[in-house]
Amino acid sequence: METSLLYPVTNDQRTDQKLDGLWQFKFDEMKQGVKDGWETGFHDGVSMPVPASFNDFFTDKESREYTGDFWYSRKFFVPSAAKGKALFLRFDAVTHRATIFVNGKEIRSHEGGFLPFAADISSAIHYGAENTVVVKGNNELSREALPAGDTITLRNGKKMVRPFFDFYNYSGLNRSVHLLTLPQERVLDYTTTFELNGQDATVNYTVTTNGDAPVTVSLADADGQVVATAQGKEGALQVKNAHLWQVRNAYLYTLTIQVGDDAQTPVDTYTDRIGIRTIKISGTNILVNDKPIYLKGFGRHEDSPFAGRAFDLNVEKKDFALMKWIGANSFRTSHYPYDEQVYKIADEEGFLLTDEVPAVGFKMAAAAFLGGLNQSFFKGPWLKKLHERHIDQIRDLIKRDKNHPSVLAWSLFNEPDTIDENAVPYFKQIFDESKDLDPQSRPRTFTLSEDDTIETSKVLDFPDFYMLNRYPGWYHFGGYQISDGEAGLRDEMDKWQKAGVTKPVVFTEFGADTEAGLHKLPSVMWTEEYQVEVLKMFSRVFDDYDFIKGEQVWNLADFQTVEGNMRVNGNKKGIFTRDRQPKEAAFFYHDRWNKLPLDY
Ligand code: GCB
Repeated sequence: METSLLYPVTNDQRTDQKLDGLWQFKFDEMKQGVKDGWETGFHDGVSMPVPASFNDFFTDKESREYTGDFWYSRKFFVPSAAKGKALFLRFDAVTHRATIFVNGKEIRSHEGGFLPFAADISSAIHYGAENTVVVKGNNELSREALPAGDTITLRNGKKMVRPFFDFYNYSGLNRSVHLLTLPQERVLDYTTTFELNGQDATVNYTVTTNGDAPVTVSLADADGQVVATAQGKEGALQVKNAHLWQVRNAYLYTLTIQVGDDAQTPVDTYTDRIGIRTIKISGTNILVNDKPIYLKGFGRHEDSPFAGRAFDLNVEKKDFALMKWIGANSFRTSHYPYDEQVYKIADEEGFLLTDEVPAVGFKMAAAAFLGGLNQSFFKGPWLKKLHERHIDQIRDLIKRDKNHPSVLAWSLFNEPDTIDENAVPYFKQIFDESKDLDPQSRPRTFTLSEDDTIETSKVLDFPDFYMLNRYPGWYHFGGYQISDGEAGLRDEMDKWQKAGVTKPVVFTEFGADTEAGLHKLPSVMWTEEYQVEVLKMFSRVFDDYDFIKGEQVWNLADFQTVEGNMRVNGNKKGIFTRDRQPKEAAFFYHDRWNKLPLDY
């Protein structure tokens, strides 16, 4: 687990300089980098934008599909004024593992391609001079790591990944790199929890620092007026006439933490924007501020042309514009933690998100179109290492995202094989170990694939609400058979109802691949008309069952996948194309979702 995952800020005590831009880049197919001293820096690579996935910049297939070690190198200047400060490089994400060198010295390694880590470089730095940072990355997949897959070697000696999931294995420095100067004694972390008392609210907080200097915490409203202050590393802020953070009607306060005796010259200051709201599950209801809500929205991917899985503020801005236009109020960060800026925008826009760890592909047969394997995933020598990494990433995810008002729930798996008895002890361990990680005790859940039903799944006691991924009308009973698909879905929902379902059910995946611009009357599969028929069919079913508390269609936009005979240059279940233009289905949801009440 990381010591501190606070998002970088700049103020009198802290600076945050992004090292984005062009870096030097090299593949290391023969693993010669260390032998040849690449860790000291190099100039004979190709230039590579950061943040970006390297894959789509290449015009040859071997480079695009490259699997193995790859290296990035660049210089950065550290001013003399930074002397005496703690110096860190913060990597917002490197896919999937990285070792960091500064001026040739190995600083640290990190496993996991979708969460940040910071390298303390204080001991390796030259002040008032240029320094060199080198990243040795690796994008192989294995059963011991998240997301799960295999790495195979072709007969021509080239390695390739064989993911147990469909999204493309975009790799590289996918998110920003920051140079941070921090005070020696500083805030490492903070937490908040909320109690609503009539018009007023209590914000309980804890602050972790690495020293003994006293701590002062204050809260300012959106106009910058301080409304409450408290002393100490633990305390409560009383807020009169609190403005609550509401779904699609957000209100953010600014929390300021000061370390030191003297308020005029603090040792450290950290500020963040928080929202006062509560989240609870009560029977089959999801309650925000004690009021029931119905989720409308999407499963998504961080995916766009050119830079692959890189965080791109422009794409994100557009995605939120589309989600607002269509009447959505929520999404799932399928199938990995997104860039932290996504959560900041969701906080501001009042979106609820289900925050997912990259525990995807925990079912070998699932990726049948990739040549799925008929083996048990939850039985094998890889489980011990996998479990260590899984719980480590859950810890870091919750540590990173716990203060975002937009985070509704934690998704601990996507479509694991839960009909396998061997899954039960693994689930018990993960749910036991993650129980107390979130100070706000938000719901924990995971998605159930079509095989995992109320009759077959062995782990239905664990989640606080159910997330169902279902594809009648597409993977089965497609086309003219869609009426049987609807009948089957209703049969399944009747079974949940008859069993007396006591928790909310949210549909987190359903949809149909659709080639934008393909039309036919009457419809056939892959046409825009057929996608609308499938989505209307699901809507009819959702409208008939009270315990269904949300619909998050798969997917907001078309996205790149591995090659396969079920994918036409990507997954085309987007309601928008990959370049974010609407398919016919977008207008269907615009109409439906803008009319549905919040507590539908
Ligand atoms: C699923 C997966 C998702 C796929 C989707 C599909 O069940 O969770 O990652 O993209 O199906 O379209 O096949």
